[in-house]
Amino acid sequence: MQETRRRILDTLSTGPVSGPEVAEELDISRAAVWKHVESLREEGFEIESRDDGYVLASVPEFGAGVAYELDAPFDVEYHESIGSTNDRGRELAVSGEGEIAVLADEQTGSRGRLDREWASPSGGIWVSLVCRPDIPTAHAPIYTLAAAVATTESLRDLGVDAEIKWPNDILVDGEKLVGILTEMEGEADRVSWIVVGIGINANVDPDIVPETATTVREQVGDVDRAALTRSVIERFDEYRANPDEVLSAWRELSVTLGQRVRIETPGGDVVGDAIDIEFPGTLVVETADGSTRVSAGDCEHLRPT
Ligand code: BT5
Repeated sequence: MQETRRRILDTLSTGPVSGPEVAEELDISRAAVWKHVESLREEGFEIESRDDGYVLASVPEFGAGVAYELDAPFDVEYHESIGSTNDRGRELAVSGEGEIAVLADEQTGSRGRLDREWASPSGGIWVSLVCRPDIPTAHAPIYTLAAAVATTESLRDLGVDAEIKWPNDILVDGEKLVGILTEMEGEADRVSWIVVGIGINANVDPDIVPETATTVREQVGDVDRAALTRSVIERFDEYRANPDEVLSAWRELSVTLGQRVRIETPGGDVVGDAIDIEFPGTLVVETADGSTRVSAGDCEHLRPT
């Protein structure tokens, strides 16, 4: 959020405070104060005009409410409805925008991996983080892991028994609550951008997502989406700079480690016990022929033999 707007909101939250007082405090014109107040109202901030001045009465439940008080270096672009936040994120990345979180209440053309459909009804948290890291292309998977860890920890804080299934799902009792789609572009040795798309079935009825899915509403009831989104983005921002911490947190939160798995890879199925995760996101599987390292593929948890 633009610094002046944030400061205006901070000032109004201690209100009532008059327009001229705000203007003086921020060293801007009265007309500028009025313009900012009008556009903040359009974004959903409830700002009352009383005889003794302005008061911030409420912050939007989602949307612009996420940017206010976000403690991470991402701008926020909010859409009530959009095709896909990842598509919009890619567009912004290609056009040279800096780091930005594209957020939507509803998506009408959202995607999973391999162009699978992803249901995104109103009430969810559909967010794509446009990142511009200075890392080699081969390290990009750590961003997916960082997003999974950040999201799982934020959900656990709300009492949701979330666990990570390699490589990119968050489950509760085997039902999918969150999906992550990471896309990127770069030269062989340098990433030019990464878009990490996170889809959380938040305040959504379970009967409007696939049968294999669950929602936060079903697990613990409705939550403050703006606070949850901020928590995910802030934790992601901290984790992405600390790959070792990502891996140790991932080991703690994973339901895949210790399981017998079948992973479909382009080179054929890998079946064995998932025993560890290695940088940047490689699963170590103990098969009948020894240890194998798998960097991508669809993973199925099998019953122990
Ligand atoms: C994923 O794909 O899990 C990645 C999903 C990423 C969605 C986010 S939302 C924000 C951003 N914008 C986008 O356009 N995408 C990202 P995959 O592992 O391929 O799983 C897809 C499968 O999950 C589908 O084939 C369904 O079986 C199932 N599925 C679809 N919608 C679901 C939902 N809302 N909740 C749980 N499972 C779902």
